[in-house]
Amino acid sequence: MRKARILRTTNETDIQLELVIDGEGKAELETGVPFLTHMLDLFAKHGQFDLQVNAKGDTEIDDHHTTEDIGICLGQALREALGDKRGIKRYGNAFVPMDEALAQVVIDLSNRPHFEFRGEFPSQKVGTFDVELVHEFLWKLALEARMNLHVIVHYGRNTHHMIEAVFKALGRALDEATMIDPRVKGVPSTKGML
Ligand SMILES: [Mn+2]
Repeated sequence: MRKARILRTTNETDIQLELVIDGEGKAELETGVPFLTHMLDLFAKHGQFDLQVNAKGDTEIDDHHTTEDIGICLGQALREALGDKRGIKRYGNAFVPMDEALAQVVIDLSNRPHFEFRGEFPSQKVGTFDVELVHEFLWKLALEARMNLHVIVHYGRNTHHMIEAVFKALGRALDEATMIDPRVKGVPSTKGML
């Protein structure tokens, strides 16, 4: 079973995270950041991942450390759960609309961390959540998973919808990239390793 459990404790956050790649879309989330909980729930559901997160962070300051550190843990879990990446599709691409918003996520599980983001969110806050943390979360996820992650928000008017489309597309693109393709013999790279 492709899964990993990450424990991470710092002076800022205390996080336990478990990821099952070939899951059923079940999420059990206690992040302390309600909007992030909502997004991770969508991510797990649309990526067919099982995800458990128990995080206690210094949210009395703001949601920055907790959001960033959950991104780090999710990236580490993904990398660990994928192991040597034998038989995976490696690439994933998903467009997801959410009402008036359209997001696209393109992934290469390349072992070469890179993050590109194109898009403008009309609001700086969704509820109490700082919208700039979306970028922070995704960048740390890409870095720790050692993947190439391109996120494009093509358009939208409602920031909540736009971010939701991003997390759903992230789930679907990662589901595709991590999928085992029976035609792939060994590691899908002419280099022989990923
Ligand atoms: Mn929503």
